[in-house]
Amino acid sequence: MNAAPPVKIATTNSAVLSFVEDCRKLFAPGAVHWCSGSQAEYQHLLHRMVQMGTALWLDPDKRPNSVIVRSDPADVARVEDQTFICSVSESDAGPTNNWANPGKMKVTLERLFDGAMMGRTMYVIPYSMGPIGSPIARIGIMVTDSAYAAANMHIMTRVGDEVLKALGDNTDFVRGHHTVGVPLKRQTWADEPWPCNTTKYICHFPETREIWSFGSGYGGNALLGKKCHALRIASVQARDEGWLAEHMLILKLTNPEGQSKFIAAAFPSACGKTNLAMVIPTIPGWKAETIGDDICWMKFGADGRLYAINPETGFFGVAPGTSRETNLNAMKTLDANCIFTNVGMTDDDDFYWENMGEDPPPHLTDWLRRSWSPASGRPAAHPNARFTAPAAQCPVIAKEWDDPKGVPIDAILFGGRRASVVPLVSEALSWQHGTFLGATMASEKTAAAAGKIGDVRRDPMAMLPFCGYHMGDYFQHWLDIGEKGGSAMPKIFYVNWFRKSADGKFLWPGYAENSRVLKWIFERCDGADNAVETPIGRLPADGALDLDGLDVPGEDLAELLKVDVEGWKGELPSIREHFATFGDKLPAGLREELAALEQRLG
Ligand code: GTP
Ligand code: SPV
Ligand code: MN
Repeated sequence: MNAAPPVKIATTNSAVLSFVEDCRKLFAPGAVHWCSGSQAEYQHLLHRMVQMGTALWLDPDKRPNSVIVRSDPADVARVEDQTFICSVSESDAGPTNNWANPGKMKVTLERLFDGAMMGRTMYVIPYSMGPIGSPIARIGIMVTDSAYAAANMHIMTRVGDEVLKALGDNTDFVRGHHTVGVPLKRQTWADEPWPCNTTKYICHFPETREIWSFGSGYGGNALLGKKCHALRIASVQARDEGWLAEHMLILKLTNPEGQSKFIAAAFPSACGKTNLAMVIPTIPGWKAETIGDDICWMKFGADGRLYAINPETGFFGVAPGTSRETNLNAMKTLDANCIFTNVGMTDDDDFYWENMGEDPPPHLTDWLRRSWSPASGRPAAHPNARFTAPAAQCPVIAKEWDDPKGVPIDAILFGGRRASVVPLVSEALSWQHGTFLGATMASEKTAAAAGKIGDVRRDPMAMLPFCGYHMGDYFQHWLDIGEKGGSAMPKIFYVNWFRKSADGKFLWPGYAENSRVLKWIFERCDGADNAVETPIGRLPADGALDLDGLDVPGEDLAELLKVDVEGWKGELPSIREHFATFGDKLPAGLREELAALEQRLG
């Protein structure tokens, strides 16, 4: 079981073969392994990680086929400062991206990658983002010397021979290069449990559809199908080809009459996508099912509507805070076949993290591999600890989740963590106004990326770290798509689960209770007369939000649903400042919306 399956190359595509051969020559791995996507191969990867000291088995009776991995303490999140868009023209990147000259960056990367895989196995991973054969899906080939990245790709994407077969002789695939950047000069040298390099580069070459990632083994830095391909490269392809690649969950909501709507929602990293995607409505008769929890690709169908697919096959979810109370469906998804990264490990070989809804055990081993007790005064899990879980194991996965034609989107939600000003929910007055709401949304920074937590930053469409081209052009693309779709476009809403009282407590219970807001949105989509027009958009009319059985004080509800005119006026200068950073690339439509908002606020 532990031996590497024999190398078999299931393609004669010369573009694929020469890409892999070029990588082999430069990176100088000790061996090359073409991933077939088989279960035996996945088992081999897990055993390999355990043998290297990267992973530990969880109790096979309680958590079959699951491991815990602890990363290097300095490699725990995406590194936005070291993430580059290397477009030919500088004006195709920025101001939200780090740009680097592609020619110069290639020189830097080729030096770093030269011999970088010495003594390691280079895994060749053909993967499909989206159901194989879907008109919305795309193929990539990734090479990596990380068994952890390869095992995660197995869960997160469709991997292996069937992908090569679907690709055939086509040369249109994204080329991904990944190394942890720690060559083993002699094969006998002891390896580290989590090799990584203090030098890190996450580079994207949009024109040639290439990704080069050096030095990190973690999540969005290393699972190249995810943020690097499915958002940064795909957003450029989407601009070129007239579709949308977005940082959104997708859910299916069904009312008591059995009618369904599909909702996509963009919240910044660690702001509630996985939770909303698996929400269990508290309102009798309503049902929610999951399509995806992080990424959404939308293309126009023959009927002129936007159809969405989840390009992934797994969830790379935030562990801390996930509990049977907050997200029962996620907890049930974690019963088997999962990878847990940077969580605590109990003495009986199970996982533990903060706010898991159980009392912590008296003793465990924390994510830093140290002895831990509740009196230690530090968290057992890193705040950005993650689980990697197969989507098919989610008890409420919708039957449409892997439908190649996708699902028609009825509503798009934007939202972030805002302690003040932004109400619980509002509806945009038009597609252009909705684009304005997305373009100006802001959120408190979380642990999902390196840097200071809690600072409020503008995070347009939750794409700040993920847009692969100039954000001003991206806004224009949103407006163009809206123009093209006309009246068939989804309605846009702005939500905020994170309003706080003066003493810092959440005013809204959130989680399952967010279904009440979803119900109002559902009814808006059906044209119900349940809203009032205000200067900032349409808000629930008196009594329109179903609050039956909800225990929230009246004054808190009033605060959650009020239009804070002074607060919004106070936002205007910072919106103007934000817009100024886009120079002449700021679409006229957004300038109009700002002026109109100013006027409506009086
Ligand atoms: P990424 O995977 O980084 O893209 O994050 P995500 O958007 O999927 O966020 P996720 O659902 O994992 O939630 C992140 C954190 O927000 C967790 O600690 C949750 O417990 C918390 N959270 C989610 N929904 C709510 C909510 O409605 N209210 C409050 N107060 N917290 C929430
Ligand atoms: C996020 O940060 O938005 C994530 C985790 O979903 S990562 O894969 O690291 O990007
Ligand atoms: Mn995300």
